[in-house]
Amino acid sequence: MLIKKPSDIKPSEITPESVYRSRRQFLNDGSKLLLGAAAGAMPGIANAQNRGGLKAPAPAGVPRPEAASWWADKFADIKPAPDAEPYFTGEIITPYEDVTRYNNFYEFGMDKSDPSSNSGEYKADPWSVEIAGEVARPGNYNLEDILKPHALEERIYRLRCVEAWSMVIPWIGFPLADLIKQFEPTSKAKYVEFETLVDPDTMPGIRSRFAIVKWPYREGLRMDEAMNPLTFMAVGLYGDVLPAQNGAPMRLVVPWKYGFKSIKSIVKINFRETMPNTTWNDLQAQEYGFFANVNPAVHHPRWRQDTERRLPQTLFSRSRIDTRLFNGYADQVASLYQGMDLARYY
Ligand SMILES: Nc1nc2c(c(=O)[nH]1)N[C@H]1C(S)=C(S)[C@@H](COP(=O)(O)O)O[C@H]1N2
Ligand SMILES: [Mo]
Repeated sequence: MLIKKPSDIKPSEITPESVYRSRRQFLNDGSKLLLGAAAGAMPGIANAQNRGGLKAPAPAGVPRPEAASWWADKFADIKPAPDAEPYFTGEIITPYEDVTRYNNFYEFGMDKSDPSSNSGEYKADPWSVEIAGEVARPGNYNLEDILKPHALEERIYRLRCVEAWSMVIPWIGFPLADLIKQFEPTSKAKYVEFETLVDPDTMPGIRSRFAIVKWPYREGLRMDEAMNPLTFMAVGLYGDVLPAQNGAPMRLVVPWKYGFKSIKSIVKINFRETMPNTTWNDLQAQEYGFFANVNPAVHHPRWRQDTERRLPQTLFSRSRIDTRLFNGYADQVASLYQGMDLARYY
């Protein structure tokens, strides 16, 4: 999701997407189709792997992220995704390998493979989150206490990046609304702001002199967006804890907005009366708005947004599909933007 190339980035630092794709296709064709079928393409079939009968368990044989023992209890009983929209999509689920190896997480570097390659030192445990601002119960809470009251469920959502690629991901987590209610925001809380960890020791993208982001990465939602039942706090995917590269231990998932709203590895949640600044809007306001609703009629200044590449792409399937208004979740969220000019508030 490059902005106008800043003069301090050498061209050699940027891997053109097309080169990257062809390299991957060479490595991955074939095996991926099988993995896709085994892991997710049979949505109607309940899986008996004592993980709450998940629709999409992690495929056997892949290394799992490490987690503290209390996570095991949380993950022992997960409510599987229902069989109907919007918490499920009949589309083929993107294979685990692609979900965890093709990432945007600039704290670990700017190439799609950087987050999985460069996160070996990263530690998501112990973890605490600061709750601040217009809220009755501010403070520093450790993650275990934040998660305690919440039962985990699986949700299979489309993820549409502003760069015009997309995936279908089986998340594990709980509604953001439940977390918000837990801390009792005051009537002045009109927006929620989120911040990502800044740890130069374990996040090489932060140490890089080519970094373009002013850390910490920040995002925000209007309160009614945050309370919408689709808005999700994810702590896992494919039935297991989140890998570092996907935002361990806890990240936001807002499926009707471009992926950059779905901030990873959250350390602070701040309730505010005013609209917060957000990372990509600060970097390039004409290209990335606060709302960032997926919209095939509102193009990015440098590329169109009416189609997308559904990953994985292989020699056998190079699927380019139509992008849908609100990423296909219009029934659930269009009412939030009634009367708003979506071309102006992009
Ligand atoms: N902290 C942080 N969160 C982030 C990003 C990032 O660079 N840093 N990238 C965003 C973008 S552009 C996308 S598309 C999604 C990608 O999520 P995934 O790698 O789990 O698919 O994460 C979002 N969250
Ligand atoms: Mo993105």
